[in-house]
Amino acid sequence: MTPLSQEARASLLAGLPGWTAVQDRDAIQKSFRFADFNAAFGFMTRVALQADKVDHHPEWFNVYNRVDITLSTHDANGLTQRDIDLAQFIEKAAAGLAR
Ligand code: H2B
Repeated sequence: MTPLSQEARASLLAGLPGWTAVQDRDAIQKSFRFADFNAAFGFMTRVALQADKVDHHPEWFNVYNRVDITLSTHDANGLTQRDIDLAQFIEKAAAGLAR
């Protein structure tokens, strides 16, 4: 797995609203807010099960109803298609739950 080209990441990120490039490292991030901790942790559980299934894991931070997520491929030391695939799953999991 090799890091995405500049052209590829520009067009792929255009399809992932709210996801932005992280400063000083090759990664993307987005912050989600939910109604409460129950909704946030329910979302995290769905993402965790998918991450385990595909063996690609988020870096994340949760406080009550907020979940900050950073995606990068550690083995490739950069952003790859695996991060885009997980971001797309995360968007589906958050749909109708995030506010
Ligand atoms: N997650 C992420 N985000 N990047 C990786 O390179 C990665 C991972 N590698 N999850 C996987 C696990 C690897 O460490 C295992 C051994 O397959």
